[in-house]
Amino acid sequence: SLNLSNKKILVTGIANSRSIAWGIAQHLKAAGAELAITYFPDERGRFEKKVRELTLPLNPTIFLPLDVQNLTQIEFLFKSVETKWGHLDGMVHCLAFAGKSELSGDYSSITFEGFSRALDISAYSLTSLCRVGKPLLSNGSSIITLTYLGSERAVPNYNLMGVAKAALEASVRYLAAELGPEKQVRVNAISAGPIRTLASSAIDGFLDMIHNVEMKAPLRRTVTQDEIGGTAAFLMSSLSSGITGQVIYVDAGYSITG
Ligand code: 0WD
Repeated sequence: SLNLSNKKILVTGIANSRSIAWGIAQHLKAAGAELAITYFPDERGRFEKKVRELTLPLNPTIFLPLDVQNLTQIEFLFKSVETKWGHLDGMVHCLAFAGKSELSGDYSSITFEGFSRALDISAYSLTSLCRVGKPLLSNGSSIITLTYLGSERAVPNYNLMGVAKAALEASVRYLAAELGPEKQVRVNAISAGPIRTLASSAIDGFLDMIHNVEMKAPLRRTVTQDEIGGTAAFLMSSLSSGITGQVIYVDAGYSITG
């Protein structure tokens, strides 16, 4: 059965109660996992306070700032994991960023600066977490990230983030190939249908995406943070021990009909 007791899992990307990572963290805790939770350290400290209050009931063992563009913070995070736990059984990568102007209009208007920042935060960050965290990963540990269908289709306005998600999904395959042989470490992506969150509100015409799903998806509805959380818990558990390098769609079936 789905049992994560004694599993030590790192969860990134909780910004507020709408965050997909929040749905995931609740499921992991309910299955018995011990959590390390990170928040994005903005200048005004808004995230820290909000995320601390929100996650208090989950009683995280580790609560630290993480800007994935800051290597010192990544190294400090894994040093803390090593000190507290000595090892890690799972990582949840649930963050992304692109400028608002890069999520609307013409794709070709994107500058190199915008491109490299979005690819750094949204795609390269999975690789840097794996590079620094690799020595701590236990046998059979599981790594997941979040992606979207815009990686393989030209979804209106998703633009730069679609390119970043394509790089992220390719990274999942290369990381799975690298980390599997020695320690049975698995790496997978969940491709989620559109959900209203802080990040998704930056996408021009996001409500149209939602309505389109409600009209065309086999289940005629969108998915919830809770449904992504359930799949994440499955992928973190030994019930999914044969699955690696995959993109798993949790999208009410939209990818087959939309
Ligand atoms: O419809 C959706 N919401 C979908 C989201 C559909 C399919 C996939 N996804 C993906 C997103 O692309 C992302 O990878 O799910 C992941 C989580 O996104 P979310 O839950 O929709 O968004 P949100 O609650 O805003 O959390 C993302 C957080 C950031 O919040 P803001 O709103 O400030 O961007 O990512 C964090 C930040 O907390 N973040 C960072 N964390 C560390 N370092 C950084 C950074 N440099 N930048 C943003």
